[in-house]
Amino acid sequence: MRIHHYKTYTYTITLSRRLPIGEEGLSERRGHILELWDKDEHVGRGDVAPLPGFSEEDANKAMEELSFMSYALSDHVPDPALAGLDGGMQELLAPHSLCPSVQFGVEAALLGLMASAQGVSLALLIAPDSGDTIPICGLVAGERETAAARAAMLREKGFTAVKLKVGGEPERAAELAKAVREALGDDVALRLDANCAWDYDDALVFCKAVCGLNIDYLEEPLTSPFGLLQLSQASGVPMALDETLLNLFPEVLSNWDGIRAIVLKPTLLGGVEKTIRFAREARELGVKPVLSASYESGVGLSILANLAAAADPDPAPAGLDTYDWLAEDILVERLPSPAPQWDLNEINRLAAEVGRTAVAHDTAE
Ligand code: OSB
Ligand code: MG
Repeated sequence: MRIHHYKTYTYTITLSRRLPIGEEGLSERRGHILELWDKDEHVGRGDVAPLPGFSEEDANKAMEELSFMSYALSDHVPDPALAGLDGGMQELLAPHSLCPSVQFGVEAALLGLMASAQGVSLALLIAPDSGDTIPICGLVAGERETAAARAAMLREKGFTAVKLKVGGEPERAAELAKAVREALGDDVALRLDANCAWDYDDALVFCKAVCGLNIDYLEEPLTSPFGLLQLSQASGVPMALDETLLNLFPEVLSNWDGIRAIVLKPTLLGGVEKTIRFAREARELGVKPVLSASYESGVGLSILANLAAAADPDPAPAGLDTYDWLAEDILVERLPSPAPQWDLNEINRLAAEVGRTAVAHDTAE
């Protein structure tokens, strides 16, 4: 199979609620879709959507790299061994030193095209033992009333896990967590995410206040992650790595033995291969890999759902409820949302139909 031509599209998607990122917040998402085609009408797609405030690259920089890279892949014959994700992608793409969001988009499009040509899903191409249902973790942010109301709604819908954003004053944050735990009842797993908000002492105050709430895990409570294992032992609250992973290689994850989970965001982490390598390493250590989104379009979300299935035959609820923040999508028919789980066959069917509302930006035969 040979890459016959490619297309790129730029999209702008309005958000249904402002994301509290940066000074003014974020009210829309910009990204690019890469399509790689063979001559028999098989297609693989990637979603390149750097997240302002989290990604170093912006959408314009990403587009420049993406155009150059797509052109460089013209006539390329992907090596079937790439699907093993054991270093082949790194070898192929490292000389181009792509920024993380572009690395993810290009890898996903290459693998998607290989899957399409073989008539299998992306998940099955990567991992033949992957299942076809992905539990989704509901996402809750905001003040007490709004947060508790959304938590109750998610419980009603049948979500088995919910993640709450916390930060600010630790006692107040703990009150928020208590209100959300009350709204959820005892049967829904509760994850917390502090996005590196606290120094050790404030984090300890928070952890001691929430240790009776049966917390599934707390993501990144500390500004500097080095006290994390100590904090976990001192408070009994299980911990997860997210931001810290951006400065780590999968090979050294064993230094963090004792954490409960790692949160994998391929758009920020820089690709499919790195994500799957982290997931493999985590499972060896008894740490749960949790696939998670960075507010990508439906195209990106469908890719992430496949990676969640491939990363673990018994996947932990994936952080894909960001989809509920998109007021519109580039898919002709929207993915289900809010939904406590996704059926991969349905997701892949819906993701195959990309509307042409996205602006065609560049195309090459
Ligand atoms: O803090 O985990 C985060 C999305 C974009 C950037 C950062 C984060 C997130 C999410 C995704 O929270 C949703 C999830 O992980 O459940
Ligand atoms: Mg996080």
